[in-house]
Amino acid sequence: MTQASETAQQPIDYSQHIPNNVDLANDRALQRALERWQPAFLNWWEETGPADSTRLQVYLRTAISVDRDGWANFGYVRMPEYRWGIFLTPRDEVRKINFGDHKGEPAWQDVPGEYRSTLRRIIVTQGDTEPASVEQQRFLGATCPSLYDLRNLFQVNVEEGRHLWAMVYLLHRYFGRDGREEADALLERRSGDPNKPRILTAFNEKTSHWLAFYMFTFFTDRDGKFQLCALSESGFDPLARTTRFMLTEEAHHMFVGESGVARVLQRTCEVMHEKKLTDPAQVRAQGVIDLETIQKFVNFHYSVTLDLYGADISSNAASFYTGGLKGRYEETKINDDHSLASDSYAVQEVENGRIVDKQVPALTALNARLRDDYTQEIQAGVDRWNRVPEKFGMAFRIVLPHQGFHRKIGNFAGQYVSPDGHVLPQQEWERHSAEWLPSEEDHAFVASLMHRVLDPGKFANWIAPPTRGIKNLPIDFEYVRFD
Ligand code: BYC
Ligand code: FE
Ligand code: FE
Repeated sequence: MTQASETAQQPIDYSQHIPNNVDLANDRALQRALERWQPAFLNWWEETGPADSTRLQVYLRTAISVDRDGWANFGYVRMPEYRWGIFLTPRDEVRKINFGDHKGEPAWQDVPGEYRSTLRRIIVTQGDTEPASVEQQRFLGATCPSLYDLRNLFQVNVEEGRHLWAMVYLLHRYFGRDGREEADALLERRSGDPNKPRILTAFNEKTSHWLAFYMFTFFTDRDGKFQLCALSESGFDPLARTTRFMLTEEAHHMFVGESGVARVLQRTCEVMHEKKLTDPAQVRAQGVIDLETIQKFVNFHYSVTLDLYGADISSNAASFYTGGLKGRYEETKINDDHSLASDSYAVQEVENGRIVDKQVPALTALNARLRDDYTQEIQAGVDRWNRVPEKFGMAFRIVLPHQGFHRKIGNFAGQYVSPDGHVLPQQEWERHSAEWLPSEEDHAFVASLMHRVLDPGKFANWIAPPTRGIKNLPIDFEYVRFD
């Protein structure tokens, strides 16, 4: 691959078997290897991707350029024919490494030997989440609340599939034989399979209905955003460029989640207001999801997603940073020495049954810091949700649980913290857990509302229509065709 071919406005070549803007045609060995992986990917999609969707025509966007404006083309696509490809943002010839021990050196165009296995592992962990989420969402199409929502589900699914391609390209191009083996293994693990589970815990949970789907895309896709932002600072330039383009796709996933939950809130509040109801059982009897249950799902998805940031104190995170492999959120906008050698950072932990702040070396607290950055953005989204009950004059507000609530990883693992931040004896916590987390019965109730709605412009009773359609099309546009 020549340097010039990688620079500036390299167009996406759609005449190729694998659409790309990395001049794949001039690297025959790589092209052949990826063309061998491609049918395995399609088999995986068929086996674990959206169920019963092969014949549908879906109004999808496809990347046509990596430019900031107008990268997307919209049209009907049969999903197995979606043009999954390899798209990197243009290379900045003078880009430097911006943090850690290598700060000021030119960004790496190849993998430095000393970081090979660490980088491979980061890329594999990132890559593993993408197909996992598609597997988790496999059966949602059967209960879609509208054609609009069905289309959004499928858009998210094809793009998560493309995110897998993004990581597989790096593995094939830069990691030789073990990279190819890891790429194969990405198609072999399965979400929730006890014998070959996906790597990170949240990606083995079920997404069994649409409330869980909206929560997942709001909370967990946003972990995707923050992890991708940290990786887009990487000194390994191809990883930085790949993740930058992935981030442009991520925005829509988070929109689906935020607007989805807002529409559920809207519908519930409408019904409560109209019928003058406050009792959750009576609210449920109207066929909408009571606010208390929505809060429980917030508690679950937020806490499970916080675990995805890893341990608060992590020597892995410190070495990723000093090695120049993974930066902080918006690293280059932070005004400090970008080495963190003598800085400290406050993390919370439990001491003698109480939650206390503790100053620790900033370098070791990078997972906690990224998680705190994430929580700020999550809180802003929750504040936007709360405008819905406010608008109806209701006192109810969604509240994020304390960061120590229901944690399995980090300083709060093994502790029993209530949503309002009290450390409790295990038995007391367990006595209350059904008030805080969705129970089997809550799941069953939510699932009982889920019925497929396929008339254009019609919506299930438990969710309000969106404020506008996709790409300014009407809400009753036929976003998915069944012929
Ligand atoms: N589950 O030092 P620690 C997305 C392991 S989401 C299971 O704290 P580190 C998406 C850890 O591997 C973004 N195991 O870990 C969203 C380590 O193992 P070893 C995904 C866990 O490495 C929606 C040990 O515990 N991207 O894109 O600092 C839809 C010690 O932990 C977990 C990334 O995550 C867990 N939750 O941090 C679609 C970015 N947490 O060494 C897609 C890449 C930790 O003892 N990954 N462990 O064997 C990373 O940067 C890091 O691996 C992590 C973990 C931040 C995840
Ligand atoms: Fe993704
Ligand atoms: Fe996503």
